[in-house]
Amino acid sequence: MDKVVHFQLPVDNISHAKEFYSNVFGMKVLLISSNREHFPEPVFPLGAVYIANSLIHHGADVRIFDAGLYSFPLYSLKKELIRYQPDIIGLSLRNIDNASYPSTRYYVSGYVKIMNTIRSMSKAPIVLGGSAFTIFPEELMEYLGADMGIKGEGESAVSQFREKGGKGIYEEMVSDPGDISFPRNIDTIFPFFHYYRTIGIQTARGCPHRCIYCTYPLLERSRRRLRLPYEIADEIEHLNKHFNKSDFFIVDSSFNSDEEHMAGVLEAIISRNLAIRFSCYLQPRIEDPSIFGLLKRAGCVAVDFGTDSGSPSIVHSLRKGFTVDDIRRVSQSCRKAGIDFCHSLIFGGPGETPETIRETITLMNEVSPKAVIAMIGIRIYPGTEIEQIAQEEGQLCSKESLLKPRFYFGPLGPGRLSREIFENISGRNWFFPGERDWSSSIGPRILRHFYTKGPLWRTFKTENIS
Ligand code: B12
Ligand code: SF4
Repeated sequence: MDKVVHFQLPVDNISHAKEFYSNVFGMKVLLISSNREHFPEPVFPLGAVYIANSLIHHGADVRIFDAGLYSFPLYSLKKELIRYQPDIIGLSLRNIDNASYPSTRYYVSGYVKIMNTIRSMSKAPIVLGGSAFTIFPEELMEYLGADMGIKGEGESAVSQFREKGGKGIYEEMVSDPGDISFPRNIDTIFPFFHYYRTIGIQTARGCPHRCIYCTYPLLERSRRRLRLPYEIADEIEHLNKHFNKSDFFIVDSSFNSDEEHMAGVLEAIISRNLAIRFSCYLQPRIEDPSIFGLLKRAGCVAVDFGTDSGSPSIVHSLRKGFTVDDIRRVSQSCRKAGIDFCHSLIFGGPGETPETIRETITLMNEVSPKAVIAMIGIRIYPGTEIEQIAQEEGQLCSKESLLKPRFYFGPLGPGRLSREIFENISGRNWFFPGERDWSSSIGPRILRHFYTKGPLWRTFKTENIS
């Protein structure tokens, strides 16, 4: 195992970062998206696509191989390695696990198989990256035995590989959001791109909040970096007009973190007059409720609110920074605008009791979303405050690895927590991702085949708007 070194790129010096790029000139780079999860939907490999664009701009020849699209991915990967003969291989690792309890799926063993296949066929150095890698860099480096890893954002990073001799873990952040863009010739570098019905679009990076369990500030840092609205609208228009794509997912962890920017993006989209639709994540807090009207006009059909709890004390203990009245207000405004919405919840925060569970359920009954998506227990990630809390409460040892999923359940523990929830909920619009192994159930796949208009929860039958 090579020594793991930490190197911080001088991120604010973009010209310096650009020097690194030139190192990939003329090289063949194969980017492999390792994600094979199809639930709740197959996710377009946006990270790999953005990185591909940066590499192309600096003279590399790039190809994307998406392991999620093949029935026999290792066999297909071997064929691709023989055909393309890459000089460098980038392996994109998105999910460690499905963060769901009790039916937890763990994906790392699949990544080991991909690594072994690459090593058996190619001598090209392997660079790891992606959200899973950023959360667990040292452990994955060691476990997978890669040559190099890039924590964080990868747009300007793969080129460092040669510069640094291809060893160790490096950290990267894009300081100029103009460096984030979608390749116009996507079909050349990623021929199976047409398989994806929904395409991801990112409008900004960074979240200034500090919710106690969240990895996002780790993944994208806290400093907001906003892409230009007209560039985002250009990207959508190009995909719509040249590739006939009409479904999008705005992947920002919360699109409304900066409401002014959000309004700018929506106006830019509206100005193109396109027949598109999209979904997004919002925080349940809004300054100007008329923004939901803009959302609707721009083509938004579904909003997933990162609500977590409807109990004032749990909202506070999770450090959410909004109030229960905010949840009411956004629900009303969203309904009034005619947009389907769901509330995503996490039960089991510090201080969760039968009383706080009932408060959340009562609020959900009152605001009546199209769907409630509820996690039982909080997946503990390294470097988060919930990790510290779990250690202080003796639920976790300080040196314990979190690569294999561990969950925090609050004072009730998993059994009582689940019982209190299931005994109190009513209505068919509640969905529990951890209730069973949905990934291997045929139901969601069939539904996805016939239902093409946004997230599956939109098919839930409630008395709400449809
Ligand atoms: C949007 C989103 C979704 C949407 C996706 C919609 C869509 N059609 O695109 C939906 C709702 C479907 C979803 C579902 C799930 N998600 Co999700 N999702 C996200 C979110 C918020 C953004 C992902 C994104 O597109 N980012 C933008 C792209 C550009 O970033 P990126 O892919 O990370 O790539 C960058 C870097 O990672 C790096 N990079 C990437 N690849 C490579 C490769 C190399 C070689 C290098 C050098 C660098 C590099 O550079 C890229 C550009 O800067 C992230 C959190 C986050 N902020 O990242 C969670 C996240 C990825 N999701 C997560 C999870 C757990 C899930 C689910 C399993 C939840 C569930 N139980 O249903 C499912 C799995 C779905 C699936 N099929 O895989 C976790 C994964 C962590 C983990 N536990 O392993 C995350 C990190 C959130 C978290 N809890 O911390 N998700
Ligand atoms: S949960 Fe949402 S608002 Fe909170 S830190 Fe994470 S991304 Fe930011």
